Amino acid sequence: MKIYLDGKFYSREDAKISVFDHGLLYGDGVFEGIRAYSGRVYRLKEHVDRLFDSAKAIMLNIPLTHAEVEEVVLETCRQNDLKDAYIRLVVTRGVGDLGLNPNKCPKATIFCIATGITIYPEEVYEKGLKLITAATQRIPQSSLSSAIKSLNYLNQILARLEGNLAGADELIVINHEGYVAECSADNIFVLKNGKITTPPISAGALGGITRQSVMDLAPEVGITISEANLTRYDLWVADEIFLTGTAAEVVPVRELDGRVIGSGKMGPWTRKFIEAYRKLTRSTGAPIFK
Ligand code: PXG
Repeated sequence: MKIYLDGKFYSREDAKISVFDHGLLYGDGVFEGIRAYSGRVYRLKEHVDRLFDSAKAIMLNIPLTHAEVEEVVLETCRQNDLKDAYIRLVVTRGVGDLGLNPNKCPKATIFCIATGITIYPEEVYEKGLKLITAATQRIPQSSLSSAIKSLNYLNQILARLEGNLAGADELIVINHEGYVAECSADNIFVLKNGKITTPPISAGALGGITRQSVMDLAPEVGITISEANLTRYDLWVADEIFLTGTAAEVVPVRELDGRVIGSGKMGPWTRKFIEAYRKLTRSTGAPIFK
């Protein structure tokens, strides 16, 4: 395995970060989880744009252009001869002293890992996921914008720990007003009476690339998707619920808080979005090999 780190490629053993890196000391940094399908990196530009927006929000200077970061991702896939990959692109504040002041970190650390993909078993897509609502609420937008894909994932990890204890596959995370934000690492879509709704980013969701893909696909699938605040009740009585994320793609939900969702089987609209998203990811994207 070849890992990109600050302009060079290293073996897995030699790709090392300083214990003084503020990405480690304070979770001070941003990242992207990206996928490549059949020799093409899916929505690479959108991922790199989101990375730069996350970095701008935390006043982190990425010492490369958008085009150069895109090339880092493509070259990392090439170096590892990967056509299908899960890619982790990370930018940290870099090395500083033990104080948290970012001004003491002269240069960002950038690394990129590309690995083979572990696909979820097909039965997950047929059966659907079991969810519970997490007691851990989303951090208010006034404290930390959910649009920033930062290295601070403890809010999501605290939720995921609850899921592990309860034997749930994913968690509904609500905001401090009681509205649904998203899941621990996926966005959520809810179908009721022939219409699909998803929480707005302002409710505490990440602006997911898969979320946007599904919204882009809606006209072709033949249904309208709108953003609105949702309560747990709206979810309990939904006809269908599906989650979206780079790793999960589009995946159905069969149960939430002990309530069976819809028929308890994958609904027809969820199936349409799974198929449309699979087609899109396998036929578009930035070519790895020219
Ligand atoms: N919400 C959160 C909080 C996320 O972290 C998504 C939604 C979905 O966004 P995309 O852009 O992927 O459609 C994410 C991203 C993993 C893993 O390995 C997944 C994410 C983050 C970190 C790790 O499963 N999900």
